[in-house]
Amino acid sequence: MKAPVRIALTGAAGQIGYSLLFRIAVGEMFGKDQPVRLQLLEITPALAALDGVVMELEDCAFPLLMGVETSDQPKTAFRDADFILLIGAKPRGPGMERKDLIEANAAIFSEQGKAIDEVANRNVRVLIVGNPANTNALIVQGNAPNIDPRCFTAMTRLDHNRALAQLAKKTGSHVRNLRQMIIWGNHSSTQYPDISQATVNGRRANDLVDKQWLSHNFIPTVQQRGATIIRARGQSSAASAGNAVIDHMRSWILGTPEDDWVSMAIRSDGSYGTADGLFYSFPCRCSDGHYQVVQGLEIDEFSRERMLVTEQELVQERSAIKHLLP
Ligand code: NAX
Repeated sequence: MKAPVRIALTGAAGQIGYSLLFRIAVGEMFGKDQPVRLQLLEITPALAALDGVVMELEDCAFPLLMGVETSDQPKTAFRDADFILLIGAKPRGPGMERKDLIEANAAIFSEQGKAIDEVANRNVRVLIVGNPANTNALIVQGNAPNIDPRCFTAMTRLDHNRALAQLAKKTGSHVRNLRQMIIWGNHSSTQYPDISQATVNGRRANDLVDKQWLSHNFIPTVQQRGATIIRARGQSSAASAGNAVIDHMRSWILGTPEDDWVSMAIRSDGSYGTADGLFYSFPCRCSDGHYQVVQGLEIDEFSRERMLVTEQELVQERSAIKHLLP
């Protein structure tokens, strides 16, 4: 048996945590031969609820689960962690502006970044899910100067999967026959889901759908999917978000297929003219636990405009939390 990996997860008593933890413990993230230890972080008032989740984990008698610890202290939960999933965040309250939300979360994520810097495995891989995910990632990474910036990513995989599902439905195909979808930019309603490189059964997606559908249906549907689910379910996406966390981590650590790529928000190195240092979603290929931005794609005017809009939003978010970056 392999040595267990330590996976820390915040917001462990929340909706996404509840759907995700059991899938990690059964081996869906890193494989059925990879034992795991879970190090769960919650805020103090949620620790009692978290105890209930831990009892349920025990009651599953998972062969791969080697231990579960809980804490309300980031430095305890992140100690020696090989993987950290930052899911817990402050939700948007009534009357709260996006700017207030950014600031409230900035305080949480700067503390967590410092804790990661101090106690996590030096080779840790961190995924930020809690919203605003891209800007939270910027804060976490900025507060962890002793860890390679490439160890931090934010999640746009749910958006990527949503885009695949919409295109498959429109073309009467199946998601497994689609390749090379892209989500550019922010995990927000300015994101740009781009099918210009995508193929469906080996045919160019752009030849199968009309521009009208693309602009008026596909792009807004993917951008607004989270809000549509809240309206229908009365709660935000949880199982599909947990599933995207599994997909993101599996792709990052175990690699992407030869003929495809995934969308990940990573610290921009200026690829495709994006502002340096923003956490921006790009098409990425992964192997051996590392990602590479797919380079050399042709960007037309239609795409360029939309890539800029979402970049501008990230620039504004960054200016709102500038004071929290060292
Ligand atoms: P819930 O409100 O169900 O759970 C959040 C949990 O986080 C709560 O149990 C809370 O006590 C805990 N928490 C709050 N502050 C914490 C802190 N400082 N340390 C540790 N735990 C803390 O939310 P859930 O539906 O699970 O969503 C979690 C986050 O994911 C939200 O910010 C949500 O907006 C975000 N999402 C991001 C997505 C993405 O694609 N990037 C998609 C899904 C989701 O909307």
